[in-house]
Amino acid sequence: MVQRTGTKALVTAGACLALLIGTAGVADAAPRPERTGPHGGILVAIGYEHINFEGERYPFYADECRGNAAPQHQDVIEERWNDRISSIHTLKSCALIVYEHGALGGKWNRLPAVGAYASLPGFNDMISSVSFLRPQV
Ligand SMILES: [Ca+2]
Repeated sequence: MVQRTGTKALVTAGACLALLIGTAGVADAAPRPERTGPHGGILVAIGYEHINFEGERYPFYADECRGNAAPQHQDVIEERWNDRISSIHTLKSCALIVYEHGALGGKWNRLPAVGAYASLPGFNDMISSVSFLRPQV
């Protein structure tokens, strides 16, 4: 009797879990354009208008960097974001090098993957181009 009750409770819990998973599945099926760039690629970093990850967001897209020794370059970032980024999140796929000028020019700084850079000392409102690199393990 005790076991039967336990089984029933377990089945109920399982049904609830299935319902939760089902709900999450529907949410995942919704369009998520922020995860894929207009020219393909995956979201590898997010730039923010202000320090502490506030203000407008500028998504960086690239091909997966892990397992790819060849760096990818973005010689110019979108015009209205030029000299405007003040904080950056890097995700797991790529490390970033940020540059002061276009075409990878001027001073630069490496931002390792999976990083939260709430401010960019020496680069605030200066970034004009970026490179995406394989993360160092
Ligand atoms: Ca600049």
